[in-house]
Amino acid sequence: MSERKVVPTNCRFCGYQCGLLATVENGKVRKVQPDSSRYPHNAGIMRGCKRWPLISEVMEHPQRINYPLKRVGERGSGRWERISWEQALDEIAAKLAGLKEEFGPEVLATSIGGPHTTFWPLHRFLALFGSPNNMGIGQICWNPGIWANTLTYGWPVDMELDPEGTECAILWGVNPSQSDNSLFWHTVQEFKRRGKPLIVVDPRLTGTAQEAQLWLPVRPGTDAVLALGLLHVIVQEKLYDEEFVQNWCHGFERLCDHLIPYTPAYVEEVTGVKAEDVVKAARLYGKSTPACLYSGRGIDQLGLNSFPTHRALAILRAITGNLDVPGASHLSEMPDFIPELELELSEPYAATSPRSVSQEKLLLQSYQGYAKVREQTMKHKKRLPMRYLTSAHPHRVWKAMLTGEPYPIRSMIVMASNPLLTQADTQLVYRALKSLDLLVVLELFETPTSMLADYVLPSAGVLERPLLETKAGVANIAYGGDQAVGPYYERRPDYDFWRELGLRLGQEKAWPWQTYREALEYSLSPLGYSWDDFSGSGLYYQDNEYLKYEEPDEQGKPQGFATVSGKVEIYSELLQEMGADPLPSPRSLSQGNADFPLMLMSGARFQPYYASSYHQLEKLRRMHPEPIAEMSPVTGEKLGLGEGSLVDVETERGKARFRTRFVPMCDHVVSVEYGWWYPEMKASEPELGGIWLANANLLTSGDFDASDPLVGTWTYNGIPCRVAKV
Ligand SMILES: Nc1nc2c(c(=O)[nH]1)N[C@H]1C(S)=C(S)[C@@H](COP(=O)(O)OP(=O)(O)OC[C@H]3O[C@@H](n4cnc5c(=O)[nH]c(N)nc54)[C@H](O)[C@@H]3O)O[C@H]1N2
Ligand SMILES: Nc1nc2c(c(=O)[nH]1)N[C@H]1C(S)=C(S)[C@@H](COP(=O)(O)OP(=O)(O)OC[C@H]3O[C@@H](n4cnc5c(=O)[nH]c(N)nc54)[C@H](O)[C@@H]3O)O[C@H]1N2
Ligand code: SF4
Ligand SMILES: [Mo]
Repeated sequence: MSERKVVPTNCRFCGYQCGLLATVENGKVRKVQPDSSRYPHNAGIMRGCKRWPLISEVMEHPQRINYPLKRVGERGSGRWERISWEQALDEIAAKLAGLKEEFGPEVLATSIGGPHTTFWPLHRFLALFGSPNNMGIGQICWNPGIWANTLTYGWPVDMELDPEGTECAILWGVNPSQSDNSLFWHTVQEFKRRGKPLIVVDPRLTGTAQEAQLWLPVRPGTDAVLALGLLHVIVQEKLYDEEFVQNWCHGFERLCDHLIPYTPAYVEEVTGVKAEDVVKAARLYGKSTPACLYSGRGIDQLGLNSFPTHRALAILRAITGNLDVPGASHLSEMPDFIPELELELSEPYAATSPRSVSQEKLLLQSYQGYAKVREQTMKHKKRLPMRYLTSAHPHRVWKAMLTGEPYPIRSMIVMASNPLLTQADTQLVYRALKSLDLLVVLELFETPTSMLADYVLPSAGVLERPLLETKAGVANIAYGGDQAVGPYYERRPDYDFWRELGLRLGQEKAWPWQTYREALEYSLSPLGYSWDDFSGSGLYYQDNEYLKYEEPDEQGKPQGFATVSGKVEIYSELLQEMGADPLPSPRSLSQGNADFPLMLMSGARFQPYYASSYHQLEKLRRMHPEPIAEMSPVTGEKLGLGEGSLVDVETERGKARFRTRFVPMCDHVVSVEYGWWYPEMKASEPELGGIWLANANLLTSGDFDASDPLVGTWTYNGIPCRVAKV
């Protein structure tokens, strides 16, 4: 007899995790529809989203990985043998044990990517194994802002855009019109509908910039100068919050001196933004309270200039009185449930003095940097997520694989990431992966990275595993829900892999939870909920609190900020102590030259894709069939190009091919889409799914020596390039 039921569950095709109802028949999903009763739900988002209607197709897609695979031919030959999970785990464990014995625990590195799955089980395994060499994308995605805001305020800040309460908003280097079809983008549109002033800082006139009252087309990489220019006007015209500055800011006088050179005229010269618009933006933002200032990857990917830009923006937010007030921002609380930090076992591991490949060289993104900052955040009994903020620098990991310096890395486990498409310098990544003794990939789909593996293991994906989103444990919110069905074929939740591998390598005591669901239930246990209680509503949160710096501490004095001075550190005592610049100063940009006269931005995002994901789905490919290079009509004309021309974009590093599109944007700048490959091409060498054709990371370099010495940020935006018609 057939069994049919309707199960509340969540989408996971982006981090938003919309509530869904799945109709399940005999263990297979027959239909999905939006669930308006569960968090998060928004009818407009569901109507606009092109991904969730494809869930059934994704679950049964012919390029999904369904069984454990072991390479039988040469690496990259595309010849595989289906094996059992037991065999795969036994062989991987034996190989890792041998490598550890020979070279020490650092011999294993891991690669993670965007927020697609739960990463703490990986970190937990790695900590127990003894390796500090997890690498990902933190240095160019969120970390520069997390570090800069924590140094300035004692904790990272969450932005609040409230169409009702917020009076002005700046969106800086962020483009939710393509990157975020969720609530944030709808809120931006609603804010605009109400006629409130929106300012967008972006070299391109994006869909987001089209909503703006004022668009500031900044030259890539010059944002720190623009931010200091806004501060200059705000200070000159006394548009700051004098009381807040007086009571709660440290180093304001020094800032005033520091700002003298950043006149609107100078800012125009460097950034290309008209002096009158600099003044206009400063007045709009400075005179409207509360005002929200939100930034994105645009300024996280500027190499040496990301950190000073974030610091300048942190100061801008603070001196205008937009810190920890409704409609502007808030400093969140630690969760009431068990934070990922504890599940990762990072703290006991850090006490063993681990030495990641980039450990000695980075002042903040390292165990010693974390420890320094932790001393401050602990004044408020808070701890940042650790593994994310101590992750190793990818370039040093690839180099260690190839050279054995500072020590050999001979194996890698890749989970939920596709480094051949998403890490800088594809050629280097390719050579490094090819050189390994062991490469394991945990994936949903066959990808170029999995094509090079020794073992590919099938992960359970959307609707096949429970979900819990906890903002990495820096806020008091958890949401998610149950799986709709058991995993199809022999797929397993990623958690199972780490646990099973751990059991084989002497970690039995550390994995008491047999299933992922049990582990999640454990993490929520301080709330007194069972998993079933929780996943019924799918949401736990506490309302935000504001002006917390005024609240009394144990001695009855205002608790202030968790910094050295107890105030907002315009002048950072910690940076000063580390020998770094205590005030934000722009660093020199890599300039164009005779060979490469244009500036490249290598990270444009477009719906309906997500980084290198979903290019297999025919319906989506028809919507966006080709990789795009955008430039202004003036730039196109100068190069003798028409719209829709096929061009080779070239940097010192390599070449990739795109179709031109003309959009209003800074002249002499080219912006290419990233993550592009061709899953319909051959899944073996030399094609590797077409990674050598239109992959933006053929053009980039993650060079450690050119990266920021605090966080390790490399450059994706502002790379000298040239363009030639094919
Ligand atoms: N040039 C350039 N490069 C960039 C950027 C840029 O702007 N420019 N942006 C960077 C940024 S911000 C990011 S976050 C990264 C993104 O980099 P990645 O995270 O490497 O990119 P994705 O394509 O999202 O790759 C995710 C892979 O995870 C798989 N996956 C999804 N869910 C699961 C799961 O639950 N389990 C497992 N095991 N696998 C799963 C997908 O099938 C997919 O192949 O790219 C970075 N790279
Ligand atoms: N469709 C889709 N959605 C995604 C992703 C995806 O790949 N595709 N990726 C996901 C991930 S991993 C992330 S981290 C988020 C990122 O989401 P966002 O932060 O919104 O990232 P982008 O869409 O790349 O927007 C960055 C903007 O910065 C601009 N920019 C480039 N260089 C500069 C500069 O020098 N200065 C300034 N001020 N701006 C600059 C670019 O033109 C671009 O419009 O999106 C997520 N959502
Ligand atoms: S892909 Fe669409 S439906 Fe799925 S979580 Fe994201 S916004 Fe929601
Ligand atoms: Mo990201």
